[in-house]
Amino acid sequence: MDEAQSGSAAPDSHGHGKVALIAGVTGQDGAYLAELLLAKGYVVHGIKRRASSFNTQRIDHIYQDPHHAGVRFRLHYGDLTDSTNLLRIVQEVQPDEIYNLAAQSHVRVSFETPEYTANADALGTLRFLEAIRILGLSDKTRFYQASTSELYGATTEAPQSERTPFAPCSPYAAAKLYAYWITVNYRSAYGLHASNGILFNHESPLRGETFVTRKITRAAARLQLGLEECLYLGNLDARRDFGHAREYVAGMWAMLQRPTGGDFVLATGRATSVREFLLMAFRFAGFDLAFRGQGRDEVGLCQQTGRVLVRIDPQYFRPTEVPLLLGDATKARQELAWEPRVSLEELCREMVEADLYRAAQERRQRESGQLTAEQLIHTPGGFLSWLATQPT
Ligand code: NDP
Ligand code: GDR
Repeated sequence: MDEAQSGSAAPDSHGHGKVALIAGVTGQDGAYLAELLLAKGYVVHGIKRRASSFNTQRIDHIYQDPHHAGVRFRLHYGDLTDSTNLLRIVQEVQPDEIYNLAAQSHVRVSFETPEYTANADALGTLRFLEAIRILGLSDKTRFYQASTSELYGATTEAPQSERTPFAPCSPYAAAKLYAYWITVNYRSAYGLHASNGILFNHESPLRGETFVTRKITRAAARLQLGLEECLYLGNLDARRDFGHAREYVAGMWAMLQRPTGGDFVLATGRATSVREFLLMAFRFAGFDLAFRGQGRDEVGLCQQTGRVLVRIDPQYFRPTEVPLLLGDATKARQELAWEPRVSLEELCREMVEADLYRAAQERRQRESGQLTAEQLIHTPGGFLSWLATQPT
């Protein structure tokens, strides 16, 4: 059994030889956190869901062939809805730290899949906490729960801190509320080193394509390169506190290095509307947008050409919206020495530039006229009949 399997190397204060288990390793935060922990010398185990095709694009660059000696990054199939599976993985890995980042993380989608969201996001957290207890790891394993600013939901208090009362207003936020409190409860009832990171929105070029910032930067790039006609959005007036994901995963790690668990807000302290982010991203992509009309009929026009680039589609409205989230991260600054440094402008520019690069690659592929293998498989007669038409 190699080091990764046994997890037996002696930990030191910098993380060399410590063993971490990341649930949600294939997501935005999981990818940045895995990179950070590997750089600190950890042995990192990740849980990925079984899917019908590859779903590890965000972590392919750190993948290590498990057949090689000294491997420090390993993946396990798993799902937060399956407690037997989580028990077995925790038993095998014997982690010093568990980061529970796995979740059905889309607020709008949680209105369509409320029961699944509760199962994965609320009970999934309980399953991990119970695994730690059942396996007798309460003194060894530290636990991080990915809590969220969505817990504040309908609050009228701003900015929001660890002392602001919660008022969740989506199935996602209600599920995360249970996860938050069960983490607090296991800390006080059983003395677990368990922490909640109450993280405000954090974005990056790795952000999922259906979250609003990435949807905007991706569309700005594709519109600029002629790959798309129009961007459809929901509520442009919601305001969020946007930071960079790479900085937020460093805060997660810092929470687990303290002598005891605790609950911490991570935020930038600056609120930006979706509309402002849209204007900024389109400017970075080379468009000057102007808005015309009201409500559902409002449009975003390119000032140079008069072309309509943005329209409202009510399907993206939420049954209950959260108008303003703005965080106060004073406690994290004082107790974790955590401070965000990347400005919104730098974050937005990095996302736009990465999406321009992706769009340029896609356009080159289209312009070459070369069909993908998937397109050829679907031609009449399939791949072999296409191959027969090719010069030998
Ligand atoms: P992503 O949606 O990018 O990643 C979610 C991860 O969870 C993916 O790896 C996904 O797998 C996995 N997952 C989903 N359902 C299950 C399940 N049933 N079993 C196992 N794994 C599952 O989210 P982020 O990286 O942005 O966020 C990480 C965590 O932090 C989430 O819990 C989110 O709710 C929370 N959070 C995020 C904030 C943000 O602004 N990004 C702010 C505050 C909290 P797959 O790749 O297969 O889909
Ligand atoms: P959020 O992020 O709900 O804050 O949850 P999202 O990017 O989905 O929405 C932010 C705001 O933008 C508005 N909006 C749109 N949103 C989406 N997705 N698509 C649109 O077309 C659109 N148009 C306007 C939304 O109404 C909302 O007000 C994220 C997730 O990462 C959660 O997991 C995390 O807990 C919170 O951030 C903090």
